[in-house]
Amino acid sequence: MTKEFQLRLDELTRGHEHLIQRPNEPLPETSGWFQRYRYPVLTAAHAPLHWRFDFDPEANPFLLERQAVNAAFNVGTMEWNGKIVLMARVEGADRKSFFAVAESANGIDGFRFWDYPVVMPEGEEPETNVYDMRLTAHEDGWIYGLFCAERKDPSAPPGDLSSAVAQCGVARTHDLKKWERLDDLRTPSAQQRNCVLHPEFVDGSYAFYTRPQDSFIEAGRGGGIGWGLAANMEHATIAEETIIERREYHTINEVKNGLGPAPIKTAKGWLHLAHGVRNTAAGLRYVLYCFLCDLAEPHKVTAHPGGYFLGPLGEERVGDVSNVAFSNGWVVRGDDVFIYYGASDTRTYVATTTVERLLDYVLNTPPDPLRSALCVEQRIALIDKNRARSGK
Ligand code: M1P
Repeated sequence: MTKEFQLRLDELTRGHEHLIQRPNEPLPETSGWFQRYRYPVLTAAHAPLHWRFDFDPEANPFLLERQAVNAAFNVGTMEWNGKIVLMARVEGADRKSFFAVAESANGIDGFRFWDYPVVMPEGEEPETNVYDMRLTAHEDGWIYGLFCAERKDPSAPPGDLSSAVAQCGVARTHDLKKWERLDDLRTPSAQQRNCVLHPEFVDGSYAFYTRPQDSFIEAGRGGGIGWGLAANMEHATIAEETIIERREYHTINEVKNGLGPAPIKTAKGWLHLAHGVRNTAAGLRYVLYCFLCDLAEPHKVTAHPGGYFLGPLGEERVGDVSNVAFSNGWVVRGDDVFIYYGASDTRTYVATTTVERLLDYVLNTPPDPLRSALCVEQRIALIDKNRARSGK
């Protein structure tokens, strides 16, 4: 080993350790809805050096990166052995994503990947790409991972190397390491993404949130977030899919929406985090929004604040797919809630809040009245109320 090799190895190791141990800092916030933090909790640079570099000086005398990582985002989450774990979508420089677990004691910094990425068994029809896992610790005792399984569209015309088919891959585990692959979810829709398993049985069945879509990108006739029941998980089949959370014209989810993580059970209902997508002259804008569903009938929306809850801000707005905030993971610790969100398909941030605050937000933020004139009425009512209180 040359002196240069050793120096470079030391420098890489120090830099990587410094990144992992860098303390995060809360950012000033005015909404009161949540606390944002300055640094992403997970980035491509968090990927262990031994996943990327060949440390053999004979084979790699310049200590070059041999298998680069491009991004770490859109994480599924849960508490595991007293730690918060993120099931990250890690994307190689070759554009293929895979899953890997990173853990932290406090959930806001110090995330470190486990030694190996997840080995996800392939199903009968191997997919080209997997991503965006939602983790659900189901009352049946298994931890399920639902994710997008993407394959080349067999009906694409010759030369079209972009068209794809998205389906919901299903796998389960007891330890987040050894996974059993089950059949892809079957639904009446041509394609599916953003499917989530509800944590409890509903009428003795497994309950799913879906997102029907006509094609790989376009939701098309898929009207929003769907709901369906299946008798088992091994060959999960939803015969009837109903839309429970509709997209609306000229709102934050006019183009698409999709559920985030599995909902949080609260005394006032099932609390949901979802993403909404709108069109702009600069392309699509992805934001996060919340809504509440009935405890006994989880397919019934009971409260729906207007507008978005968390949108990409500052540096978060820039990345491989800019202007995207996307979440498929949150964790409840006591009353505290840690919301993990992917920023512009590149890296992962956290925002912290509480169940109490989220419920206050969901129950007391006015719904979207869908017309400018009604929005002004809504705002004037608030102004009048405040003026009456202050006597000005
Ligand atoms: O690129 C933005 C997001 O696009 C997809 O989400 P949706 O199906 O709602 O458009 C997903 O590929 C997601 O991973 C990605 O962040």
